[in-house]
Amino acid sequence: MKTVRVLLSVLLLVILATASLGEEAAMEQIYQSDFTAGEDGWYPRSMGTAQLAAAPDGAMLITGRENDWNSPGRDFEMIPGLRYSFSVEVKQDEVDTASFMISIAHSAGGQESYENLGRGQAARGEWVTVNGAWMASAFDRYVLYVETTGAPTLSFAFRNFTVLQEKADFEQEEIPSLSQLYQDYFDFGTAVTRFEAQNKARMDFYASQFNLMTPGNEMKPDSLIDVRASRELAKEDQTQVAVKFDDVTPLLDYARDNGIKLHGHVFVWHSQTPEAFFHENYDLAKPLVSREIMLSRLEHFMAKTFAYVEENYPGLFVSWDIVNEAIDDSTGKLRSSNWLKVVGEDYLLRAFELARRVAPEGLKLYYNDYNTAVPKKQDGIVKLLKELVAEGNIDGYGFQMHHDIAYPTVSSIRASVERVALLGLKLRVSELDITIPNNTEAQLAKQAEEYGAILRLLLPYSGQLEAVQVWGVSDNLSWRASGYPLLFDGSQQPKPAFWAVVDALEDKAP
Ligand code: 9MR
Repeated sequence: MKTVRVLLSVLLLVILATASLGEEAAMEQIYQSDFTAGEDGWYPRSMGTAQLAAAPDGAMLITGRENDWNSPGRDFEMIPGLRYSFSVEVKQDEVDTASFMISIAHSAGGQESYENLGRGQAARGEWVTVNGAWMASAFDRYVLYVETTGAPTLSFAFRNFTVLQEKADFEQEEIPSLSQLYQDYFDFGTAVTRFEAQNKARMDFYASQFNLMTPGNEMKPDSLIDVRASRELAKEDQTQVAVKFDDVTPLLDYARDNGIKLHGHVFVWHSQTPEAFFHENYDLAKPLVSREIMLSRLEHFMAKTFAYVEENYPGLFVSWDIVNEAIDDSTGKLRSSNWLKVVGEDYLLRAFELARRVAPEGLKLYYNDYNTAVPKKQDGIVKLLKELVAEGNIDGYGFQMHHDIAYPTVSSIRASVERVALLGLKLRVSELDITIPNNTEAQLAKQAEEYGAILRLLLPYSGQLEAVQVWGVSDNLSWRASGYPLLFDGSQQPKPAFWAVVDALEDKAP
């Protein structure tokens, strides 16, 4: 029994060591504070009476603070589009427990803005490590600082402020390009965020593999709708909406300049949509608008967005998710949402009708959802698609395919594709990723097998299937990073899953 326990704890240690090695492989230390010869570039941020002084244990002490942000800070050079992680040890002797944050003050064109990157609690008299992470955006100046929350006058010591930077090695060994390999079958694409889009080397690597991109967040209503400006417009006309494109511009520029196609995502969704969009005067204190006003707002929202992209990026967009995730997982009926509440049961039919009216010629209009392989949900999706097909304004269905290695089974995925394909719509796989419990060789091999099986089951549909898109490129930047779900690891190296996608074409090769 004891031997088993010892073995188990050895195993656990090995697993933990492997996990942290994986992380280190993708990051390199670019800075660690060293106070042996002075402040090492650190200074008390903002005007006031705060002072820094050398302290025991290799630390620096800040005293005389007047505000939480009146804190030790230091300027750093950062590269837009690279991921960073930070840690610092803090210690305070004044209160039972205090909250600390690692924050960043960044400025562009003289305008300073702030983000909190990590938090921790420090009990009296104990050294505690606070960790944080950030993907750098483009700014003229970056100041990292260690601040408190709700303890503006607390004196505290800090040491070993450490900055790790993602290894920016985007130079690949000669590997095949997925979009080139699959060019006779369908487009091969990925989701990209605005942070990634700010790093040209990273984008060039993506473009070497993928010929189609979806903005991961930057064309969701939260990003596109300018609530403040909409409020102004609504004073004259309740049906108006103001749109803005700042978040997505770097991505669209890159795509236009490098021959990448775009898939838009998304206009009508229960999530990531400003609540104010549904209220009179765009004011949360006012009642919900009428069905008529809501539909007019939606029409203006889509028309303005299409007009903007057609004017500035003509022909760039090939398809768009008009509605996303409308079906409830457990009941297969329409999920409750503001759209259902304000417009009513036919809101998808109306959304597609309006989209067709204002969309550029040839743009494919999609409904997109997840868990298509789950029976109840599948029934709901198929019923809905039939109604949409009957009205003739929908072009296609997007299978998200956010999967786990344990679920769903390949045969149920195949059955779901078979069933939806019978409706005669265009198809796409819009958000493919497959999580695994750890990144051991055995799990990576299982994941590869699953990726291969999915591509093989999709290939016979290539006449109907417009694209396969993964939801991100490398594991470390995935929204599900802890499950290692993608084709490249945190060091941008191809995983067994990548080679399985390559090999899936083997039987098909001429
Ligand atoms: O990848 C997106 C992630 O960065 C956001 O935090 C998340 C918030 O809902 O949305 C992710 O994208 C979703 C997509 O828009 C729709 N299908 C599910 C995706 C993952 O949640």
